[in-house]
Amino acid sequence: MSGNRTFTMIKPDAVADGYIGAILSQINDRGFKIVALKYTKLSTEKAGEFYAVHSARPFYRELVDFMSSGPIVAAILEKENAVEDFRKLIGATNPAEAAPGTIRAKFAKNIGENAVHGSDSDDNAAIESSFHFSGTEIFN
Ligand code: IDP
Ligand code: MG
Repeated sequence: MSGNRTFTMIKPDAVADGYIGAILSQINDRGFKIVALKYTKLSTEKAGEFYAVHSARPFYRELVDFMSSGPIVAAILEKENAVEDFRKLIGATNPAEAAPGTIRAKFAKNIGENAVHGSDSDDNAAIESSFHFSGTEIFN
């Protein structure tokens, strides 16, 4: 089952811009089932922990500050080939390079404030999902 799930966040920029509904709608239309959903806000500590893998990168502090700057929507999505298909749906990290029609092409501001997160592997999807959700918060 793990290969059929991915984890996403609608980031503070897209929430502030009023795109929660439009992004969830695009996710639904592409055939992903929402099995967990939460409107929440990350503390700087929690954001730092979530992105610890990037702690050596020059943009780490900027990323942590941004991801804790306002509310986010966290979700677990289910679909065959979820991780890869969702990365296709969101597009490249830099919206200037994201394919037309992708979520980042439509809603992202720049390479940092890029509207959504998507897990990059099945293992990370599982780790990131349990970072945000307990077993009783997941429904399928
Ligand atoms: P991804 O979100 O497409 O998987 P990653 O390389 O894993 O991209 O980077 C994680 C997040 O860090 C990005 O989504 C973006 O918010 C931020 N980020 C990545 N590269 C840069 C950069 O060069 N400047 C500022 N922020 C960046
Ligand atoms: Mg990544």
